[in-house]
Amino acid sequence: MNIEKIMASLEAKHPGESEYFQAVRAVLNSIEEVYNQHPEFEKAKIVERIIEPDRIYTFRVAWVDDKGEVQTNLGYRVQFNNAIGPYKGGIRFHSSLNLSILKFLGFEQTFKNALTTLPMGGAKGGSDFSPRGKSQAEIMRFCQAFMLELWKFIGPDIDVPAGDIGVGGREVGYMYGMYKKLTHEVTGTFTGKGLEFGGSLIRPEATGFGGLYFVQEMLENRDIELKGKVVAISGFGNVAWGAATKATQLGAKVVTISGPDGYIYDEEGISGDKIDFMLELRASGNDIVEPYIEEFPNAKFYPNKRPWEVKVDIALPCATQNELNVEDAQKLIKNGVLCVGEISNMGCTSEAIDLFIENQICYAPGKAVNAGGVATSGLEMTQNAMHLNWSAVEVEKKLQEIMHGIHNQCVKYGKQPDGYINYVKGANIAGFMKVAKAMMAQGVV
Ligand code: 2IT
Repeated sequence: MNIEKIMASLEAKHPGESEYFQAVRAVLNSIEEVYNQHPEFEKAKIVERIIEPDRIYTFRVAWVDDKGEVQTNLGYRVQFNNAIGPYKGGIRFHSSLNLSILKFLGFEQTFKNALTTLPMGGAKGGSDFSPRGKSQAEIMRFCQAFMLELWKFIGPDIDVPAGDIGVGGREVGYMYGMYKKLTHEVTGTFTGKGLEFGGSLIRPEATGFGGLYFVQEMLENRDIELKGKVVAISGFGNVAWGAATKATQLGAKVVTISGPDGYIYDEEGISGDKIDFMLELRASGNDIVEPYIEEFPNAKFYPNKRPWEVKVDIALPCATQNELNVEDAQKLIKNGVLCVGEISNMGCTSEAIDLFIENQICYAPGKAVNAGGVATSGLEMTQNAMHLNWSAVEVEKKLQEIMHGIHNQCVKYGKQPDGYINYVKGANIAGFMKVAKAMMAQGVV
């Protein structure tokens, strides 16, 4: 495989799509050696095919805001790869969203979903609509307008969307409501639904919970206990909330959360009421964390800074892509960080990852660490197909088994001769092999 040639051709076809190139290059670097041992992959041009999405839908979303003004947003669905199952992946609403970000997310989702062992292909969608400061009615109207276009392209055995940044249970409810209105079908075509209409217990918690189970496995592998460790978390949304909840349950102390406005440092630990307060912060719709210090005055707020400058044992990016750069990585390493678990998708820049690996830090990428979210979506699809609901205990047990299985796959494919586990390699090779074999078996399509 000639990585430079493949990248040059991709870059020529899709100028400026830097996040997409970053994600593709990382996977190609990891799989190069294994790929070259499989001449049949090269002959079938698996890499050339796997790096391009199957198809992309883009559409205009027009809606009327509370002032009566007409608003125009862009809507997208990137159906990346369905070699192992129906397209599956979240919907993101964020003002900065673009096709490069959605293609990187869809590409990553393809390998992540393969790692879960469940039959799900990869997809991602969303809009540049910003939920910040919008009223409930505006959010509903936008979701309905978005769905008027998207409904044609999705279905329980075609493509099953879910939430992501800016899309939670409320938005999924509005989109699913409009989907049902248009199709006259109750098929559970979304995951992350409300519990009253086919949602799964533990789905809201699953990304954070799964992340902590994975981190626990990484630490155990080095004979280190999670209990008593100090943890920095970024973000304050659904993923950060689930991660803080499980970290606290497992006896660790979470000392930071963050927002676009800066970060909170709470030396006493963010637990109990303080974790619940994250839900209030989010419900306010203002996308800021500063109000935390009004509620809990012993904590400190550091405006326009990231939490990676705090001395911690474990760092868990839970916000967005490239939120931890090489300078942040240097600070964490200098402060003696033991483990970095990416719970956001592509949370670390490639330079930061290289530095972690060079320093033999226990680091694992989003597609392994955060796979518990989509895995539990897969469990929601199973429950919907069976017309049954599992108990919270049952779902969480399955989630834990899936995370254990993903960790094992990373060790299998990522263990280096000196014993260091390169989780980037492990996750990329394991995910790639499954999708590549499925593509080989299904011919050139
Ligand atoms: O990035 C992700 O894996 C998600 N946003 C969850 C996707 C899903 O289909 O549950």
